[in-house]
Amino acid sequence: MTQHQFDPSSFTNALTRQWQRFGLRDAREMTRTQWWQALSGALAESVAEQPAVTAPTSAPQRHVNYLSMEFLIGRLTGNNLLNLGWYNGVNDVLSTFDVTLSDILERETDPALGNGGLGRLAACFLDSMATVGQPAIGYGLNYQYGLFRQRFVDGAQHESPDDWQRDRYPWFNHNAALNVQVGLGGKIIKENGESRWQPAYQLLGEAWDLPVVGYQNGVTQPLRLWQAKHAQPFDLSRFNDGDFLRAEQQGIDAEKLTKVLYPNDNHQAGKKLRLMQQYFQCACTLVDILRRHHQAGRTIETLPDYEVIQLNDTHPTLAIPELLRLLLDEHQLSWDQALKITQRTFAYTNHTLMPEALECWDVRMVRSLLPRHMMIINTLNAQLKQQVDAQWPGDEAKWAKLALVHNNQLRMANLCVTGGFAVNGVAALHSKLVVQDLFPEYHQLWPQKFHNVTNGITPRRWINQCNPALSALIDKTLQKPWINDLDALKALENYADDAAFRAEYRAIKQQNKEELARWIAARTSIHVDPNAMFDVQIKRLHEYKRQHLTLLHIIALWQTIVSDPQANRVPRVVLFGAKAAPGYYLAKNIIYAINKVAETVNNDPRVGDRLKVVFIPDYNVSVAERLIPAADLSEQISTAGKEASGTGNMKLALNGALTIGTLDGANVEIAEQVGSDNIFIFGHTVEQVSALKAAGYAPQTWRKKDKQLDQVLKALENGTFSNGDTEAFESLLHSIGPKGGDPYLVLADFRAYLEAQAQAEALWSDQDAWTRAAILNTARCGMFSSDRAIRDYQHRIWQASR
Ligand code: GL9
Repeated sequence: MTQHQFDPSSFTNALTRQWQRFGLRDAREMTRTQWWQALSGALAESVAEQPAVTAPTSAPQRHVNYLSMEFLIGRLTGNNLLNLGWYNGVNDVLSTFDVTLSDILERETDPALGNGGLGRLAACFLDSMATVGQPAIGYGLNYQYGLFRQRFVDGAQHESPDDWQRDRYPWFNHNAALNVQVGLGGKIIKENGESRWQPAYQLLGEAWDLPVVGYQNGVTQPLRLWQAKHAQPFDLSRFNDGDFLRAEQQGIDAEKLTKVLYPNDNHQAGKKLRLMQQYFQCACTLVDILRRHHQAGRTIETLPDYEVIQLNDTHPTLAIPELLRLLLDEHQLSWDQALKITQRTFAYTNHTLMPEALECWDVRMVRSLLPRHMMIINTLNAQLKQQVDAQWPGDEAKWAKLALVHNNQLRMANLCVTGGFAVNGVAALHSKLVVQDLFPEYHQLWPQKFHNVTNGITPRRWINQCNPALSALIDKTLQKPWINDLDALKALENYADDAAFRAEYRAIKQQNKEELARWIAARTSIHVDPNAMFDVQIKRLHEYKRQHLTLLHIIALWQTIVSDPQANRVPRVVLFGAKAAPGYYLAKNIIYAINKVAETVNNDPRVGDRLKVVFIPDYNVSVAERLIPAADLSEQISTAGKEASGTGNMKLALNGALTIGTLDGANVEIAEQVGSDNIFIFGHTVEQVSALKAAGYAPQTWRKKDKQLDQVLKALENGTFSNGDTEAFESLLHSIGPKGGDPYLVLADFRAYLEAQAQAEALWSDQDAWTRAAILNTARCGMFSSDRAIRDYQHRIWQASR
């Protein structure tokens, strides 16, 4: 495969067509935003003109269909320029107009079509599949409103709609030839003893494609996002009947379907519109996959030889009964044939063990929308029951756990395990817990289905693009390709003891911190000292991630500084970025508490530059790209067993932040890679958490035996940070108090956390030692490239299980 060729004159022509479309007479009349529009439009055109090379699909390589309700792609223009290898060429063309490329790239909207780690993982995987030559299409939804925008009003989170203007997004390519019809509702009719579905109404699915560009290899593959429209623009017959209002109503409802992304993270709300979104995505996608398969002249029986469907969590589970329905009702296959094909086609990735996130749907709701699917699921359930009865005769308890349908609830995870050939967790520890705690009985039935694939991150965005100075240093030092061969970073280990290299490495971090400090000042009016330790916690706001444990540490630091003005503390800037789901009251209360404590600390003249706390509003992918290269300390402090993997932990370590973390998710593997001297591990392990809970955990006993902890909590209770309002943080205090029971063991890990923080400060005091450890983090994180993760999927799942 060869690189896309950059042709300055055809690019300039494409650019000209763009500004002419704005009705301007000269490129110089464009505003910055128009420049971004024109640049991206011209690039999209040039990419579309080049043949859409996907690596050929021939055995043994199956084509991957990556189904995900979320793709958190972030800004595309700069990323595509780097992957195309056109950055410098375009920069040169633009400079002839006296515009700076980096300025224009800052104008880009950041499409937030995902909530967090799960959606960002899908985006990293698309980048890696294009880069390693894995033929693939990503299938998702084209939401009109992405994840809400966040601002703080007197410290409290306020949300507003994220109108990201998909209708004017220049990277989209709408292909009307791919339109799909989707049915919903209705009833089942019997014809010659066969059941067929007669939907009550029809929707139209439009395909909106974004190009996914491989790293300098000439490959582009689509991310196909479906958008719902009414099937007929207007039902004229009804209009003539005078029933036009109802006719129009249907149209309006159809477009509601892909209006907004549900803002929940690790939590299911059970809303009917969400179920409709899920089905709509699956139905559109399956039509597209089968259409492609038939166009290649292949018979339906050979589907699993050429196609694999990877389900990103259970959100697209309905693709399983949908494929069964198509095979049974449209292709007239027998049940056994249809099931065999289906079970060789689907693979499922589990992303969480949190019970509240495991999707269950009310059977009546499913039946009212999808009567035929519910019937098929019941048939599958009956067949599964026979298998379970054969394995464990008369064991009702086993069936109660394994059933697809139980107490009028349809369990999507069980349907995925039963309907596919593979199940994987997303980090070694998590995959072990998937087998041990979530699916032990399924594992007994089908041990060969279970795998681990540790998550990864794309080095293109998460070092090459976000940290150009460090990337240039690595280029210069290694003098060989490393961006698509991240294990090559190992060779940097030799430089950890090289004083000149350390000085350069440290200077880059310092420069990144200074840049971030300027941006923080512009955005929040808070001035932070770039010489302080930048202590970073960026992730969704969730109890299990324990941002409130960090808060307790901040209060402890503040109390120490105030009580002993001479204390020679390591200056620290604590940076948060996090959105709370709008309906998650406790998470919002934690944000409020952090902001209130920040206000007190930042305005306390006794504190000065020794401690600053900044909660950066509206955290998103672009903000992450600024924070990660400037971080010194990476907070990964979830209760052990709760964070399936984490991926921010990998991005931060790769960019030379040292991790302070629990033995949870991929932290375990990061610790193995970087070595125990180069990470700060603390807290109860998974086994210790279970033991503590089994023995009847009582947070107040931990408070009683720790005076400092008691003082910290008192300050939150007595109104110190809230103008005397003793109820301001009630929700937070309730959760970690005796009544709430502190389900995530914040108090139990407090002491160990403070000790680990003290260790971090001790190392920080020796800047040479710290930098050495940072370099070793960069050098030893090669395995967290998503290229490696994709190759693992290929070997363990996609190619192995044909
Ligand atoms: C998550 C896990 O919580 C993370 O630990 C994991 O790294 C990612 C990717 O595998 O998946 N599961 C999950 O529901 N979310 C995750 O981030 N949340 C969302 O982003 C919706």
